[in-house]
Formats: sequence, structure tokens, C-alpha cells
Amino acid sequence: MERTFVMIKPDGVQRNLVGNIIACFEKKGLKIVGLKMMRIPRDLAEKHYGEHKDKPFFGPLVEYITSGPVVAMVLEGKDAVTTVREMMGATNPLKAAPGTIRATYGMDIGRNVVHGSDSPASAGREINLFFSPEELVDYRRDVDRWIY
Ligand code: RTP
Ligand code: MG
Repeated sequence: MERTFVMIKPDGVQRNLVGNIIACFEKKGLKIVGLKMMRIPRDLAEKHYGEHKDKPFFGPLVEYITSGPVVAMVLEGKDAVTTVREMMGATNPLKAAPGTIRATYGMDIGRNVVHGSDSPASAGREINLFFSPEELVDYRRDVDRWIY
């Protein structure tokens, strides 16, 4: 099974969407193996979004992601990275397919509610940035035989 890093961004927390968004992933069949609320320190935000450091939106992006608490999680499942990206929809909520999380809850590219790793390599890197190994929980779910 594959793991991916997912984060409910500060706007999602402020707008009381934490329960709804986690419920989307849970109901889909993804397994939560790590979960915490945190405020992202600036250096972690800059590392997390390091690939964008030369882009014009980097400064505002780091301001936004450090502006309030986030809910960070690690989700596990078959093709978890792609599954989460499909469920989130395009970066710009205006372009996101109907029914996706960003289309449902977002209005603006700079306030798009949720983050998900864009590849298995990014997932590995981001999970290591945000979680220590002891914070990730290995457990069996009986329901998995009805999902797979
Ligand atoms: P994320 O990393 O946050 O999950 O979003 P993503 O993969 O869909 O998009 P990415 O290209 O990685 O961009 C990271 C975040 O930067 C903001 N952004 N603003 N103004 C712009 O043109 C622009 N482009 C990207 C978005 O908030 C995006 O989520
Ligand atoms: Mg990205």
C-alpha cells in the first residue's frame, strides 16, 4: 500500500471544514495512519514548498500556509497519491472538476483548502518533513477486505 501526505490548509481549518474533508478521505476508503494539528514554522513551510522558491507566489504562499494552524495527515491505500490528487481537483478551484474538494469548497487559487503530495517521491519527502516515524501508526482494519 502507498502512503501520501495530506494537509488541511489554514483556510480549511478557519472555515470549519476539517471534519468534512477528513470524512471525504475516510469514506473513500483511505486509512489514516498519522494525524495532527500544528502551526507550521516558517522554515518548514519554506522547505515544504521549496520547489516554488523562485516563483512570484512563493512569498504569499509561505505567508498563507503559516498564517494559522493546519491539520497534517498521512493517508494509506492503493495508489493513495493519485487517489488524493484526483479527489482534491486542480490547483485552481475554478478549474477543478465538479465534486472535487477544491471545486466544492474553494474560490481562489491562493486559498485552495487542501494539500496532497504530487508524486510518491514527494510523499516520502513530505511525510519525513512533517512526521517522525513514531507518529505513524501501523494497524489493521477489518473493513479493508470490503474495500479491496
Ligand atoms: P499544493 O502543493 O498546495 O497541494 O498545490 P498543487 O500541487 O496543486 O499546486 P502547486 O503548483 O504545488 O502550487 C502550490 C500552491 O501555490 C499556490 N499557487 N499560486 N498564483 C499562482 O499562480 C499560484 N500557483 C500556485 C496554490 O495555493 C498552490 O496550492
Ligand atoms: Mg504541489
